[in-house]
Amino acid sequence: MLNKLMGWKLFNRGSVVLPSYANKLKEFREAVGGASSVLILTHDYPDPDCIASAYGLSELLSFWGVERSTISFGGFVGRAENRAMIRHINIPTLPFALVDTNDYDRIILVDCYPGRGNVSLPPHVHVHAVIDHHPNNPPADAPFFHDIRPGYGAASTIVTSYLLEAGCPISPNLATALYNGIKTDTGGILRDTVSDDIECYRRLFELMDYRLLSQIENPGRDMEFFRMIHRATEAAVCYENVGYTHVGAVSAPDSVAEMAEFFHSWEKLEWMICSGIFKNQVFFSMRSATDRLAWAQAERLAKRLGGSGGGHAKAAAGRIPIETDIATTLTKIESSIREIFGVKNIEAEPLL
Ligand SMILES: [Mn+2]
Repeated sequence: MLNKLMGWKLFNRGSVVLPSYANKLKEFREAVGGASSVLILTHDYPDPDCIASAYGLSELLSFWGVERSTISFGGFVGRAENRAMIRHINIPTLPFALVDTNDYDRIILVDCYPGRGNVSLPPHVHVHAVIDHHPNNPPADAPFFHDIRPGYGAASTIVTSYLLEAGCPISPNLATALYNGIKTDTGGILRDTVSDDIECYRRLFELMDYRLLSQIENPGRDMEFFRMIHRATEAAVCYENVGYTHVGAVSAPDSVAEMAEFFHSWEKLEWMICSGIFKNQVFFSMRSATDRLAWAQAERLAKRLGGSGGGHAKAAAGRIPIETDIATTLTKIESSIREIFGVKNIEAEPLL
């Protein structure tokens, strides 16, 4: 409660909790503000939070006189809502496969961290700035600017605070994007939220275009979406309060997060894990109702099977390579889930 009150009070004075946005913004501007071309890179298969954050940073850079900034990511956007967001707000992006990093004099990573399994940037490429809210610890001599706030619900909160601190105008389109970024990354301020998230959410609500948000949140859907729900429902089981489903091959890996979120509303569940296959890898996503260690569980599951994983307190994800064949990998995943979550001796109860 005290933290919450302090956060609000400090925010209203123009600089928020530690580290202060004023200092960080100054450092950030020193790191990237003098550039003529900047590459803003998000994690692969991006979500609204990283897209909105990248869009906000590109507006901030333009406000500071940077001539050209490009938003890019590996993979592509699959979820209908997220495609609608990019389309309706008209956020220009470039696939990372088409980017030559030598064309840019600064590189910013947002909502992700260099060297992690979900970033397409090759390890030898120098990064100039990292803005993130995942639990990553840069070394003391990290050769890049960083503002990493692991307790924060969204990278969009950090970017919104930068825009406010810098006095950069926030258009209705940008406000809608950032609001949607915070809303989706926190499940509507339900999980992984600090007072700054709520304060930015409130400030953006005053600035955004409600009709635009409604268009984003109610997109048309292709047949694959309904077929995926069908497959996920058929495959769903629970081990007491731990749910699991495998949706089979997906045309976009972000569908896996979408299904994890949807099936997590099965009322008896504490945990929900969903997996799907894309490009010869198993992508998985997990949600927790109360436990604060979803990221650690995701990392544990992925590492056991030669993959990588991470995330937040209540929402996390990862990838696992398919070794010999799909069936063997899936069997290993299911038995690992049962061991990790302590339900090894519980019989599976199918949803249907
Ligand atoms: Mn995020």
